[in-house]
Amino acid sequence: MGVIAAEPFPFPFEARSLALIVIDMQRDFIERGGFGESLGNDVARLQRIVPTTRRLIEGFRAHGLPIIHTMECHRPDLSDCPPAKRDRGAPLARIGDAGPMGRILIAGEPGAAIVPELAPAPGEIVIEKPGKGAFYATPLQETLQRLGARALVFAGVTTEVCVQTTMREANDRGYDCLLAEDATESYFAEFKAATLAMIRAQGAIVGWTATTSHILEGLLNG
Ligand code: TIU
Repeated sequence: MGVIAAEPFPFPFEARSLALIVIDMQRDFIERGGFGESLGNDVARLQRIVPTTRRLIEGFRAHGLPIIHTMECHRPDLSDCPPAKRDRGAPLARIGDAGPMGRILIAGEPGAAIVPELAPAPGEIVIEKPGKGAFYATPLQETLQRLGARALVFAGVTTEVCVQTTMREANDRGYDCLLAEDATESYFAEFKAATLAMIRAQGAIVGWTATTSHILEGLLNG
């Protein structure tokens, strides 16, 4: 049994049942000209966590632990994109529109790809998801059961949208969830801070948070 120094108290785990889920580290959210910027956001904030997320991924690789990458994207015919999602608000460009990185948030387009620094290695699992949560309309639950995963470390973007939604889905499915606080980011500093606080409040009501360094130390001793 290993343990990771975490908030609000140490996170216990069995190495055999630990997996890393990296949420939506795609060019569409992190680079200019994609979905994130079309919504009016400053994407530079998200670029800062790429090196930390890479350290975390490399740590899991070094220990031979499973890594799952998710991608928020839609089919080219938009049949899996609810009109409510495409039509909401007044973005500069909508899902499926042509942009400098191809059609926005469409599977197979350059913008939907994971940033090259964090590209999945052969054998790592990639889950395409049409929603904010990674369990909705995907094979994630079956995948985790096949892997024997019981405890999940989360990284990725954005903290309060796709990461938090997926952590809550995972929590309700019985997984112990730990968020890598310096390998996740939001377009809004205050939303990230609030999300970290609400996850670990009330005795880890949704899960734990820890730094990447503490997670990697915990893996070494697990
Ligand atoms: N807009 C925003 O903050 N996030 C998303 O739309 N998707 C993810 O968080 N991946």
